[in-house]
Amino acid sequence: MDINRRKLILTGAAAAGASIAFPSLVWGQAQFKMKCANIMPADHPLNIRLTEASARIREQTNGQVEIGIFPSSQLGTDADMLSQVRAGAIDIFVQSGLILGSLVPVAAINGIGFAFSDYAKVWQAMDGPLGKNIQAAFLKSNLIAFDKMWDNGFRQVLSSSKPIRTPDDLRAFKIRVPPSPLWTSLFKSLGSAPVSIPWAETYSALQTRMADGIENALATIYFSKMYEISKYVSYTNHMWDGFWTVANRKSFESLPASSRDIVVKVFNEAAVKQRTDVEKLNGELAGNLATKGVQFTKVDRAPFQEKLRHAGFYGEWKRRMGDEAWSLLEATTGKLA
Ligand code: X2X
Repeated sequence: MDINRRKLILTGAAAAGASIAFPSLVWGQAQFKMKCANIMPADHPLNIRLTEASARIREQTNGQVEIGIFPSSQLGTDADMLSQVRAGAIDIFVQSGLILGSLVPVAAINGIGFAFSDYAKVWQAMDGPLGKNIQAAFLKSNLIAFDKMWDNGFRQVLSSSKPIRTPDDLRAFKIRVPPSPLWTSLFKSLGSAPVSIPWAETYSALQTRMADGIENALATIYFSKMYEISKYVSYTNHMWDGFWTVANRKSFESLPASSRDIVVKVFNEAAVKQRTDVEKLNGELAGNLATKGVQFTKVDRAPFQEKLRHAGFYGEWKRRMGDEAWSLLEATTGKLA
């Protein structure tokens, strides 16, 4: 096959893929065009609901506002995109609070190990006073955080080498964690050897054995196909992780006030629908993953939390988060430190 023909086919395939999943990427005639980026797979409910939201916003603003959705780290790694949204090169960034914590430390607080026991408590805190406190902190960095977070889910350990049953199994275990001080601290305190790797490089890190395992929610493991290389899931539920929508303040405030209200309202509604999608998937996917050869292990979580306590994890993070945010967290979770 000559080079031109090959190139044509490749370009054609890429374009077809993009146009099926993301018709809005063909920019229309809108007066305001905004880029909304994230690291999640294109077919994860986060991007399905964002795409719907984008269409609804176009409709409700009579075509004035067009929000292009860029999934799968298309616009860069976690750190790249955070710089871009601060500079206004990306208008809206949807990202895990723990990773945004490198800029706004309190945004990581929902990831404190074993803090949340169930979804009712998660939403009570994040839609309530704790969430408001975090939104105010984002604003100080000129980022407007929308009210409703998106769900990533309760995270489980996924191992390539052996099932993890006890904290002892984690000893010296090279676990990939996202670039975030809290994540590294959590797994160090559990006795493992965390390696901090951006999400976009995680699949190959597992493949090349740079990491023995990862930890994530079942839906994310499923849509990113991590089960192809890692087969043991342990139900640690060690943290709840969710995504904030943060908009560059200057770029967001350049929209007419009426359009801003529409954008916030539609994003909030989409996030609430996405929560239902993800909770359902995280509950149902085990059967599907089992047919792909994944083995599931139930674990007793108490010794893991005990280990964290012993290592001084809760005391350290209480200090780092500050009394105000910590007491807002404990108002929902009960005493942690
Ligand atoms: O694991 C990650 O890097 C994270 C938080 O972004 C996801 O869950 C995809």
